[in-house]
Amino acid sequence: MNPAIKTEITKRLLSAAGNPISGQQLADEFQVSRTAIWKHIKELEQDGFIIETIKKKGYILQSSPDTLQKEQIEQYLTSNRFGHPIHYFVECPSTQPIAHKLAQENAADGTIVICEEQTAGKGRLSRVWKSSKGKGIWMSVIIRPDIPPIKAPQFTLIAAVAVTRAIEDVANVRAEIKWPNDLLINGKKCTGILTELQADIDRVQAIILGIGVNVNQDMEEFPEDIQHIATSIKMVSGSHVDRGQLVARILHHLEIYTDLYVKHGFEPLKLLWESYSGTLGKRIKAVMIHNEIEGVALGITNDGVLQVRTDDGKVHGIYSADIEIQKD
Ligand code: BT5
Repeated sequence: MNPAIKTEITKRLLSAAGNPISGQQLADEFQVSRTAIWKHIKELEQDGFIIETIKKKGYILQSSPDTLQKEQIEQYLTSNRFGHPIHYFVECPSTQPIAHKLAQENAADGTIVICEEQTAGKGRLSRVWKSSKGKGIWMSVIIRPDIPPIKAPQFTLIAAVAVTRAIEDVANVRAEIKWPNDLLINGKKCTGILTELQADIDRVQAIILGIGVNVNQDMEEFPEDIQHIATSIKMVSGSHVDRGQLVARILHHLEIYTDLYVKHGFEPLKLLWESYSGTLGKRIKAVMIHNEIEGVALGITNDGVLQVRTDDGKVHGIYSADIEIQKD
C-alpha cells in the first residue's frame, strides 16, 4: 500500500462532504488499478472510517472516527510551516522524547508529534501529565526560532495565548491563563504547557513545545486524584469538540505569534497575554524550588517575567514558579 495515495483518498473523501467519489477516477488519477484503490478503502475502514460503496457511482464517506489521524488535522490546516509534517501515534509513552529525537535528526521547523494516548505523559519538574485515550490533544511542536536560549521560556507564554485563542475560536469558551503554563476554565486546569530546549550556548537549536489540552473528557473519565483540579472543554461548553479542528487552529495561532515574536519581541504579544490573564491584579503565592513569595501579581515585563509586589512594597521578578491564586 502506498501511504501517500491513502492520504489523498482520505482527503478527497473528507472534502467531498457526503458526495460519491468514483473508484475509476481515483485509479486513473493515481495510475493504479481499481483493486488497489479498493484495498486502500478497506484499510481506511479498518482505521474506523465508515465508507459506503454505491455501484457505478463510487465511495461515500458516511462518518469518520474520533481520532487525530493526520488527514483529520490536515483538512483544517491553515498554517504554512506548523503541522508539516505530522507524526501520529495511537499510543506512546510521551510525545516529548519522540520530538526531541526528531529534532536531533534535523526535523523541520513546525514538525509535530501527536498521539491519542500517552502512557507516561510529562509535566514540569518530573510531574505526571494524565493523557487519556482519544479525549485530548497531546502534542509536541518542534520550533526553530533564531533566538538566544534565555528567551526560550517565553514560548510558554506565546503557546498559552495561541491555545486560549484557538479554544475561543473553535468552542466559544474563554479560558484564563495562569502564569506561566496553565489554562484554567472556572478555576480548573484544561491545558498544561511544557517548554523544553535543545541549544548551543548562544543559540536555540529547537524548542520542543509540549501542549496538553483536555478536550472531550467527562468528569469521571479523569483519574480520581485530579478530578477536583481538572476540567475539559466539553465539560464547560456541553458539546463534543472536533480535536482535528482545534489542533489546526492552535497551530494557526502558534505560527503567527511565533513569527511576530521573532520579528518584534514579546512586547506586541504582552497586551494579548494580559487580556487573557487570570493572574494579574490577584493576590498570589509563588512557590519556587527553594522559597515562596506572597504578594500581588502586578504584571509581566517585556521578557515575560512576572512582577510581584510583596507587602513590604518591594517588587520581585519571578522567572519560574507554581502559582497559587489566593481567595479574596
Ligand atoms: C504541565 O505541567 O502542565 C505540563 C503538561 C504538558 C503536557 C504535554 S502533553 C504533550 C507533551 N508530552 C508530554 O509528555 N507532555 C506534554 P505542570 O505545570 O507540572 O502540571 C502537572 C500537574 O497538573 C500534575 O502534577 C497534576 O496535578 C496536574 N495534571 C496532570 N494531568 C492533568 C490533566 N490531564 N488535566 C489537568 N491537570 C492535570
